Amino acid sequence: MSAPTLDRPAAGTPDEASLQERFDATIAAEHRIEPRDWMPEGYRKTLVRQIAQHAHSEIIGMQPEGDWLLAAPSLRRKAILLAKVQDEAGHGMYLYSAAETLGADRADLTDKLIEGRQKYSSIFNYPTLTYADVGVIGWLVDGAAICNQVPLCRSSYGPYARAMIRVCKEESFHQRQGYELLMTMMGGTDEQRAMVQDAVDRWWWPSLMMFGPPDDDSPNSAQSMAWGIKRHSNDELRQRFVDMTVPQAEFLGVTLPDPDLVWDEAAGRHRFGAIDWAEFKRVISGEGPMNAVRVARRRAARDDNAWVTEAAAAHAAKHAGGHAGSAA
Ligand code: FAQ
Repeated sequence: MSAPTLDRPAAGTPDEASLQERFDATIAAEHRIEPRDWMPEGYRKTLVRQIAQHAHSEIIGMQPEGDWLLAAPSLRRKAILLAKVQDEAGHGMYLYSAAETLGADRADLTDKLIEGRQKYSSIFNYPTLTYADVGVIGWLVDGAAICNQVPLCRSSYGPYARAMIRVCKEESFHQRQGYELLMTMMGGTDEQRAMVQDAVDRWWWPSLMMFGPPDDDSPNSAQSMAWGIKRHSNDELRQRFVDMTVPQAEFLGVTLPDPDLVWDEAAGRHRFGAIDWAEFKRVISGEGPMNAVRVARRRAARDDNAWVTEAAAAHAAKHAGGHAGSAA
């Protein structure tokens, strides 16, 4: 008799309809799906897509701030920035590991990123022109990342949700270090205050785009929310971010570059101006100011460091052989 498969289960094993029923019940009960559990192919593919995109964002996201590591204004600022950039590398690693629990291959995901077959966050396609950009990335970009990722700690897929807990703790530190840097600069010279305002002017709108297209133009949201992968819609999280950030901007003493930004007392939230979705589409299709540089660097890192991967694989094979040998 041939081995059972999902398409043709052996007698006594659950058929696909009952596996689907069990999966639906797990989602409805707000329990976690784990790697050993059966899951619909669409659920697995959606997770691989989102987790890979997220992992790529963390790794590509090391570049804009990494550009300032050799030009940090003091040893203290350099140590803080180095720690933050290393944290982002760690986040990428947890996330690639989570994708591997779904059967994805890390090297294959990296190839897809480099070949433009998988995306990474639009935000990392803008240049970091002054040291104030480091502070604004911490404040706004990590702030937006926290808004988006705290609900992902309750995502229905266990390894993703658990990875997000540590990621969010570290992102909170990142956000605070950015705000502290900006507070210091705002207490400095007129030139430093102008640098902060200029950085806020350039990063505000791209930060709002991080949350993804508006809900009525978001093809994945409805199904991802039904599966409990996403917990809130793109627009809900964007609104939460604006409401959280406006008082922080006031305290800092900067102006957000949106003449239509007003508090709506009746609605209990801020109203804000129109986002340039044409710019968003250009950036995610590879036409942003820094896309070519970001991907070229990632490609060079993969190619230049291939010998490390090969050496590590050879060492692991030798080690495994040694164990097998001693067991024999
Ligand atoms: N950039 O149908 P939806 C960080 C794509 S981590 C590029 O709404 P979905 C930490 C989307 O993939 C930042 N592409 O999609 C850090 C889809 O295309 P596809 C990353 C975007 O998945 C800080 C299409 O548009 N965070 O910053 C973007 O339901 C500082 C239609 O969109 C995450 O990845 C975008 N902004 O919702 C690191 C969080 N938005 O794949 C270093 C996890 C949308 O069908 C320094 N991800 N697209 O070809 C998510 O929560 C979701 O994937 C969304 C998008 C909300 C990003």
